[in-house]
Amino acid sequence: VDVPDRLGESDAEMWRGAAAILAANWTGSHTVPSRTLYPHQWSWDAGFISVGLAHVAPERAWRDLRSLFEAQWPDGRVPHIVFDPGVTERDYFPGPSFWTGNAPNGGPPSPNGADTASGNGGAATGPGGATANGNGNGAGTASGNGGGAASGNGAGPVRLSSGIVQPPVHAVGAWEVYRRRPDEAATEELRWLYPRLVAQQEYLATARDVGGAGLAAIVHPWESGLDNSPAWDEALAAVPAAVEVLRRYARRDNQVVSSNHRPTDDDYARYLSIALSYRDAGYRDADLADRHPFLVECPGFNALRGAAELALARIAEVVGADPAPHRERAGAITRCLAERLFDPTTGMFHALDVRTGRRNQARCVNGLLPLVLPELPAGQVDSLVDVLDSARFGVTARMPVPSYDRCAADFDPYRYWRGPVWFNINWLLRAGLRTHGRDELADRLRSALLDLVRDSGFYEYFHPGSGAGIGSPAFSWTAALTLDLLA
Ligand code: 2M8
Repeated sequence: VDVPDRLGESDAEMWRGAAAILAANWTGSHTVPSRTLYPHQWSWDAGFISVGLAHVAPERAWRDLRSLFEAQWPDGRVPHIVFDPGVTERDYFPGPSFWTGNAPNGGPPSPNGADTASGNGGAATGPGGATANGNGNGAGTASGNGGGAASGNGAGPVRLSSGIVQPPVHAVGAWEVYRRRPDEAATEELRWLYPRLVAQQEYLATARDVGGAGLAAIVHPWESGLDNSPAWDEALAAVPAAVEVLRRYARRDNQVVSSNHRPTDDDYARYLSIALSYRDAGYRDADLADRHPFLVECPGFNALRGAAELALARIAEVVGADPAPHRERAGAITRCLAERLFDPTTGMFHALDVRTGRRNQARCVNGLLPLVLPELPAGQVDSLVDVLDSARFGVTARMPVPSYDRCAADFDPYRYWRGPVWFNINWLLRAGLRTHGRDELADRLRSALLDLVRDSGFYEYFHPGSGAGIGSPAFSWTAALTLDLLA
C-alpha cells in the first residue's frame, strides 16, 4: 500500500492496518463487512467501504458497487444483503432460504448444510431462475423466487438477495470514489451507476412513501441499519413475536459474539415476523398501510436520501444529465423532515410511526443525522449541534458520539445500537458538522474517532465509556472510514 507521505508513524501504521483489513475482507467481487459475523455483501456497508477503498484501491470500490447494483431489483430496490452462493446457510442467519421462503416447509435449512444458495435450497441458480413478476416490481413469483431478483436491466448475473433495503449511501460513496480519481474509467463507472442510483431513489420516493408526506417509510428495523435502536421499541412492541419460527432456526450471531452485545431473542422473534409478513406478500409495497405490521419514517434514512440526491446532482453533471431535479428533491426531502420529524422540545429529530401517527420520544443518534443536509433551517442546525455537544451525546476529549442518549435510563453501553459508538454514524456526523461550518467540533470528533481506533483496533462498535472494542474485530467500514479520516 502507498501510505501518504505526510502521515506520522502512528497514523501510517493505522493506514496500513486499515488497508490490510479491507484486503482481507475482499472476496474477489465484493467486500464482506466481517469475515466472522457477516459473510455476504451488505448494502450500506458497501457504500461506506467504497469511501475508504477510494484511497487505496478505487478499482475495487467500483467493483464492489457494481456487485451490489447487479443485484438491484427491477423495481429499483437495492437489497440489504446480496448473498454469496459460496457461503453456507449456517454461516449467517437469516440466509437466502429464509428470504426466498424456499427452505422445506418454510422451516430451517437442512442440518447437513446442503442448503447453500446454489445448492438444493430451492433458490435461484442462474438467469431465468429468478424472474420478476408481471408487474415488474421484482417481487415473489409463484415459484418462490421472491428473494432472487434479476438485475435491473435483465442482463448480467442473477444474485440471490434479501427483499428489504438499507439507507441509500451509495451515491455519496460513488461520488467520493470519482472525485479522488476522476479519470475516464471512473466516468464510465458513473455512467453505469447513475440510472441505477436514480432508480433506487425513485423506488424509495414512490413505493415507500406510505405516509404520503414525502418521506420514505422503512418496513423493517433492519432497513434503518440501526437494528435494535430504541427508536423502534414502541412500534416493535405492537408486532407479534414469531417465537416458534425463531426456535426452529438457530441464531448464528450469538454464537460469534456475546449475546449481551446483540439484539435480544425477543427482538429477533419480532424481526422474523415482520420479514415473514413482507415476504409472504411477495415483497409488494402496494397497500402496505393496510397490512404491514411495521412502518416507520426514520430521520436518518430520510436524511441520507437527501444527501444521495445532492451527490446525484454532482454525478449528473459528470454524465451529462440534468442536476436540477436532484437538488430540488434534496430540498423537498429536507423540508419534509424539518416539518414532520423535528421536535422542538428535545431539539432533535425522532422516528414517526406511520401506523399510529406518533413520534417516538427516545433520543437516538439517527435523530442527529439530518445535520448532513445543507438546507436544514439554521435554528434546527443550532439545536442539533447543541444536543450533539451536550451531556447526552457529547463528544468528549476521547469519545465520539454514542448511538443513544447517555442520560436515558435504558442506555446500554454494550448492546449494539442502544449505546455503543459506531464509526459510520460518526463519520456522517462529522461530514454534517463540516457542511454547516462547525469545524472545531468536527475536528474534535475526528480526533476522538482516530484515537479510538488507535487504542482499540478496527472494531464493529465501541464501549462509549471505556472505548473497548465490541462485536466483530477487523470490521470493514471502521477500516474504510479510518482511511478517509486520515487522508
Ligand atoms: C447489522 O445488521 C445485520 C442485519 O442486516 C445483522 O445484525 O445481522 C447492522 O449493524 C447493519 O447496520 C449492518 O449493515 C450489518 C452488516 O454490517 O450488520
